[in-house]
Amino acid sequence: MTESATIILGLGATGYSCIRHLAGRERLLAFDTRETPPFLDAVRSDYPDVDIVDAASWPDALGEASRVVVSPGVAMDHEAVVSAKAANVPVTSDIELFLSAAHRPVVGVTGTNGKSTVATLVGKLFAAGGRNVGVGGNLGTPALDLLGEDMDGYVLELSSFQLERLDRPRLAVGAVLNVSADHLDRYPDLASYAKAKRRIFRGVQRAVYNADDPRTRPDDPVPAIALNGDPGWCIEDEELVIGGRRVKAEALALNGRHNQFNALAAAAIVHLAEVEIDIGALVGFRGLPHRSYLVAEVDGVSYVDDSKATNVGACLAALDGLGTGEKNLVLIAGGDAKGASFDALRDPVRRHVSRLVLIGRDADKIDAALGNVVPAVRVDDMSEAVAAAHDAAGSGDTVLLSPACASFDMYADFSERGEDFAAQVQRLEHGQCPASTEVSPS
Ligand code: UMA
Ligand code: ADP
Repeated sequence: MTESATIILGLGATGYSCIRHLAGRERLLAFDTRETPPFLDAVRSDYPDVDIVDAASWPDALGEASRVVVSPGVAMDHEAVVSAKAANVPVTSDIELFLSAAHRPVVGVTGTNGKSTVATLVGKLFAAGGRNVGVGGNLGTPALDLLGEDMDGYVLELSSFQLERLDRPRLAVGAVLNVSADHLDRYPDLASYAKAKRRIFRGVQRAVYNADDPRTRPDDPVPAIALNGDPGWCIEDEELVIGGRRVKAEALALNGRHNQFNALAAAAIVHLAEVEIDIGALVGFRGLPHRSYLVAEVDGVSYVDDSKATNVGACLAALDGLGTGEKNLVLIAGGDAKGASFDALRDPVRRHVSRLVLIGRDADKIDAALGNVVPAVRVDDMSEAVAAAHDAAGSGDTVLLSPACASFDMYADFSERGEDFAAQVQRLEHGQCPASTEVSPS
């Protein structure tokens, strides 16, 4: 009789990390619906014992499977997952595997926006407090790749896709930063998406949530810090109140008001994990590339790369975080809208933006929502976008790339989009005019 097998569903970064973790311990099968999944060749060469299954042999594979480990990119209503459940094959995930193997405290951070910034800063604060922690998850390094003998703990950025398939994660500290419309191509409505996020609190020891955003509040009673609700943990009079201690917001190296909240959240998480907060490390953190990151100043104009703003909520935070209320921003936006509505941007755009430069597949959709609020131009690529923004901006202004959309219609990912923006700005810096300044008004 054949030994029963674990099926790894998805051959991306997650699937590969699962194979690395389980190889040699049990029989493995792997399946991906893509024609050339990113890690197919690596699995074939590094793990020749793993059987790659195709769609036709999926039913047979299920017949010999003891469980299926589903990657976050595969929706739970995908026919492969549905058929596994129908065949009574247990469905699990890389984060479940990680949590059962990590014998150290795990801190989890979720939210629609700010997760990566907060998770990274939490990691830095733990390190400054002398703790050896692994930082990863949705952030980039798959959770299973963080496991190590000498670790004191782990910080995971967790997406709704990762959380929706966890039953009871029992984290040491769990945080939900905010919830706004995103991934509505994967969830029926905002409430279901928010519910998936709040799974982070199931069995948690201590929680951090955002008092200004009721969707982040734990469903069950748990010891918690309510950011901007608890008088010891809030932003008040341009100061961060960190467990009662006051730190001037302007001292932060991070850019924008939304990042002041992120700094406060990171401090609260570290406090609940019983590690002393190193204020020097907190104020010295410059943030991550592509998140409201100052790329250059050219002719008195600041060029800020916020390419990671892949949804409306993130763009809103960047506008409110960097806008002065005096139309100091030229906004480059557009891409793949993922089914979102742009109406929420109307007021902040009216207040802070002098001109819109629109790129990508859903430029028309943004134009329809915002084009009558401020003048807008449509362009074909980033080179034209930077040229148009350069023409529109005056000294003291900020050109902000904060697309409010995913990048996949034009780029491999948001980093590539941000790097293209930075490259075009660099050309300006060196006195080279970007490819074309010929733009037609919409
Ligand atoms: N896919 C298929 N068929 C398959 C498997 C995947 O079409 O059989 C597609 C998915 O629909 C998706 C893409 O392939 O579009 C990648 O999916 P995946 O599950 O293989 O992804 P990984 O490469 O394992 O990367 C995942 C996270 N990606 C997603 O959740 C889509 C990465 O987050 C994460 O860094 C990585 O695991 C390690 O933990 C990226 C992301 O975009 C940054 N996350 C979303 C976000 O932040 O908004 C949730
Ligand atoms: P995530 O990992 O959740 O995508 P990041 O830290 O990478 O979050 O930031 C992504 C984008 O979200 C940033 O570019 C910025 O526009 C926006 N953002 C960052 N922090 C916040 C916040 N606290 N609230 C709302 N938007 C934010």
